[in-house]
Amino acid sequence: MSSTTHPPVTLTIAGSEATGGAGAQADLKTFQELGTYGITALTCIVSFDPKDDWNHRFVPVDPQVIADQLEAIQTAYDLGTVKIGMLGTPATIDTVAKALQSQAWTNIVLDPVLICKGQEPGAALDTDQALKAQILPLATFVTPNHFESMSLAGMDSIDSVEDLKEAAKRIHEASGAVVLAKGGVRLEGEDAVDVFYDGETMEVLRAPKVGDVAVSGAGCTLAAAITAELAKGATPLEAARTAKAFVTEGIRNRVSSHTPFDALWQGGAASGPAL
Ligand code: PXL
Repeated sequence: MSSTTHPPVTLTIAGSEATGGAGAQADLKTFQELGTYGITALTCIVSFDPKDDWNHRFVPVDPQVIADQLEAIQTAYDLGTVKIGMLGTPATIDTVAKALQSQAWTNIVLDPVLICKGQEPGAALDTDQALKAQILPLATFVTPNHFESMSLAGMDSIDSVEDLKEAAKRIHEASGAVVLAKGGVRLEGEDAVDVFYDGETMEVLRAPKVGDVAVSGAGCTLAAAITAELAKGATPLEAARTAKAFVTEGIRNRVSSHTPFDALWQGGAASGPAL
């Protein structure tokens, strides 16, 4: 006998990172691991170039093809929760903004991936501005890293937890979204510190740093884990706490390859290192 099941459905609108560490691949693995049914609309394909110091080669997906994917997805499922990762061009941002505005959402989690290596500086600036103008105001939850926090908060430097709190406050006031501003390994000290602010609660989340080198996929995985937890009904603060623990275990059990950086392993939290 068989019957249909109804796991929470989570969509990521994100790019492919071919080596599997970041982007849509990281999002889908995270969704699976945390018990949601993962769906992707691909916005771009990033292929690191081993002949050029592993820099990004970036190819956008045609906006009509992005619109087609979203049409199929939004017609197939009654969605309430979406994660936005790398968009990469103003044309992609227009297309994604239209799709987001075409229905009501409970959760729009934005990982505000700003300027990406391998893009034209001029094009990247346009993209940065379009993301702030068209996508950030729609977000219910935003997860800027150190650099993105400075950019979104209009601050020249973030050197302390107090600075990170100020950034979280400014970004919340500008967007209305719940903010998790990530210090990661960029702030000095023993702990990887993130600041949560929802307009009322300001909470500093800490976990001991696992090494002091950033690991590929940590930002994508954190936002994807928040997305999955919100879809399962967690509060924003619970989702942030669970996501941070999931990322810490994924970094502890990271995967090395011939790239100069290791990749987080989404299976780390459940299984520990592979035998
Ligand atoms: O980690 C940011 C990121 C997001 N999405 C894609 C990427 C990267 C970084 O490499 O390639 C597709």
